Amino acid sequence: MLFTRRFYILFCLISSFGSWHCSERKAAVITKVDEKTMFFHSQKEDFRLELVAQGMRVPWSMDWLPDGRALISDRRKGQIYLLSPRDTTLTEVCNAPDAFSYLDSGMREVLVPPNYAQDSWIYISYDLGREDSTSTLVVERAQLAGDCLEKREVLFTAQPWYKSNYHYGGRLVCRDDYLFITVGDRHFRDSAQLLHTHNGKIMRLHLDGRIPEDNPFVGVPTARPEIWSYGHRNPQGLALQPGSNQLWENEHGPKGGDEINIIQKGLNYGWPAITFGEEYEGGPVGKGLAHQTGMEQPFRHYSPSVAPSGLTFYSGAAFSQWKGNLFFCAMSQRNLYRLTIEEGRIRGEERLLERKGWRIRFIEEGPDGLLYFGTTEGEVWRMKPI
Ligand SMILES: [Ca+2]
Repeated sequence: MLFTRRFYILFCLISSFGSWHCSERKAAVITKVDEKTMFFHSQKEDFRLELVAQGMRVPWSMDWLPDGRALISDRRKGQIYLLSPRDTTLTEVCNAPDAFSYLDSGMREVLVPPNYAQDSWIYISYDLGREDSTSTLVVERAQLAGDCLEKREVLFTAQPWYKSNYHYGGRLVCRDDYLFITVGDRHFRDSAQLLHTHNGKIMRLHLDGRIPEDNPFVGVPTARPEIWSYGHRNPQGLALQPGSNQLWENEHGPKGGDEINIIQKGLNYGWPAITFGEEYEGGPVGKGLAHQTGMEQPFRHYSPSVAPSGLTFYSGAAFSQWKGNLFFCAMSQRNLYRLTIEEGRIRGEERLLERKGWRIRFIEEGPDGLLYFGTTEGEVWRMKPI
């Protein structure tokens, strides 16, 4: 066995001409699935599920390169994988950030922005730990050379660092050459209202990390100039609405009070001063308020909690009846939600994967117009019209 392994490594070294990492970083190949259980009928579209990748721990985000390969982050393993569209094998990306994977922390979003063809930057968020047990959310950009990252640059480090392994946020979206970053309250809820921290905020940066001069708190003494909006608890989904180009977000409330918000410049989304949730042990959060002047109401709130994660508007051609619909994962409901939104109002809500009972972490539309999602069983699946 040992001989075989050594021989294999040697073979790889010789055959790869310096790509020394090639054989050791291949992950699992698809195993057989029970096809009979993969067909679904729903209100507007019928679809089947196809297993795309497996062998991970908690796939947390996915995005595609122009050549058809996909990048998948695994929060729990603290790694990023490349998925080949030809043979469905996963290859671990080398020289990736050294993400701190413990409890709620780890590797987070991997984002290929719309202008990737021009400058080849990939954006990555992850949690970073220090020896004094503090940790924080970091955002980098880097370029791919083969299956390795190079030219890594740190663009953002959330301040302050905390001895907490919860509520990092970590979602990324690119809109109009700006990068939006979510940061959770890190379990220090009052800090979501304090503008001198990054906790409980959504940030806006230029794609090279510079702070835009028209950010709402630039020039405000003691405020962090990266802040775009504040008063968030733990944002786990972020998406652009096609057409309006509005930035939409979902976040975990405490017990109940999970929210979908439409994010606008400089606004206060209320946490922890207002919420529709309550304390985990029961009883009101703070003064028990759900409304307050100067604080935004959610577009939709869920009580009891659904534990939302991932958010995407469907814009493809494969599912014509779902065009413009909003999809998000509801982890505690072990389901995928589909919302029909017309003229700024919810006209319908459907739960799509009830009988699977999966805890789903992200939902993304692929370049093929199919919907891809990752489960905490370490698998990525796609939905395909029948
Ligand atoms: Ca709120």
